[in-house]
Amino acid sequence: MPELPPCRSCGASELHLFLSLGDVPLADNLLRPEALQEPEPRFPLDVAFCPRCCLVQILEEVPPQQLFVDNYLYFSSFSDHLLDHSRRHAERLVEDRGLGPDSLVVELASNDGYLLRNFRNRGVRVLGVDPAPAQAQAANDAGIPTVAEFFGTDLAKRLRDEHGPADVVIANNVMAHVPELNDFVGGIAALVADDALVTVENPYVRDLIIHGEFDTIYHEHFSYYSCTSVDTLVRRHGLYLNDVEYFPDLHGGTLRWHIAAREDVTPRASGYLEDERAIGLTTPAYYDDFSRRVGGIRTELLDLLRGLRRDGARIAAYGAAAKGTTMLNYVGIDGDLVDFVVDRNTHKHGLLMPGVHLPVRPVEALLEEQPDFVLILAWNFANEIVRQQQAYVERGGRFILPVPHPRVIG
Ligand code: JHZ
Repeated sequence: MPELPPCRSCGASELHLFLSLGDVPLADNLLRPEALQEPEPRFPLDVAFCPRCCLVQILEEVPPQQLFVDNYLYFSSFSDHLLDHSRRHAERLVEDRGLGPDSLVVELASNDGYLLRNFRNRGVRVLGVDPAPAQAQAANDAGIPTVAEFFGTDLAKRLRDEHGPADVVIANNVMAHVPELNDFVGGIAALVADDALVTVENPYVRDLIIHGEFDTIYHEHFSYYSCTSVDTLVRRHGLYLNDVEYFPDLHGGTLRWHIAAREDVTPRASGYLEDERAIGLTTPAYYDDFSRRVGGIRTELLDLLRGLRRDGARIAAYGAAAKGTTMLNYVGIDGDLVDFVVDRNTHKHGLLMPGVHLPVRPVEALLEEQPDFVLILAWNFANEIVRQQQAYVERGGRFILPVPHPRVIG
């Protein structure tokens, strides 16, 4: 067995490998049909737990430039649920912290400005940071000033010199995407005013394990967080995890961590840390049967799809999501089982899903083709998707959910 790298957070050399998903193509690297002439890069996808600081992490480090700049097609504004969640968060911060034109809100990974526009509409000074060029351009075009660079300590110091300290820093679904974690969190510490609030959202590793959400593992996600691993990480940089909120319906179970330079730990935050110890999430044993359970999901889903296909069913999939790439490739769902994938994101239309090369079409294709079943790859938005697709359902269409157990719904 080759030696494992040191932990990305604490540097310990004791990582405990608990899952290997094989060689997988890059999750958001949707292909143009002409690219099929060229070899498609694949990278190992192995997941490990650090017994010292409890961070769950993948071992492979694909350069972030390749992941988030060269061909990144994820735009946050395609989910109504996410937009609502973001608006509520912004409005609460404006009220609770009395934000106004003299305040500065900085968002890291601000994408197309889906969140900052809520602050801007309330007259608050905002600044976005996002290295993905098309998304940063869309935000700038919409009047949300956005710096198209990777965030880290150097950039943080520059931004503080140019704009002053931040009163609020928001980092949603980005801490998973950062290979140089300490440089990133050190940057947050350098950017904030003494009494600033930092809110960080990320899917909760506990939900990933309990609900078998293995498809949220892909090369863009270097790390998978618990309260324990976040607490250890931020303390190293003079910051404190003071409070925790839980959103069970967002991305399969999301936590929002409230972090600040002053220690003021709520009973709710200490409760999370205690619970994580009590359920054993801070020990390698917690992760040990995950690999077997993931293998079970693969077998069940393949059996279900093959059975339907044998009976003559036509099957499509919904959501050319990054997690869809892991699901399709790990389970082995190609054109023999599923005919096409639909997605609302116009930037993905006409492209092919990585690895399995299923074509991505506009959502209207569901009504044009009326497949018998639709496998929901973006299962985190299942309610929103089923609601939208009532016409398809009324004509007899049915949906399949892959996790936590493959099953037909409706
Ligand atoms: P979605 C993304 O992962 C990307 P993905 C990223 N790596 C991350 O960290 C997580 O989110 C948190 C489409 N859609 O958001 C839009 C419809 O077509 O679950 C997307 O292409 N119709 C930053 O890519 C896809 O589905 C709809 O009604 O796995 C969903 O992708 C809705 C709601 C979505 O995550």
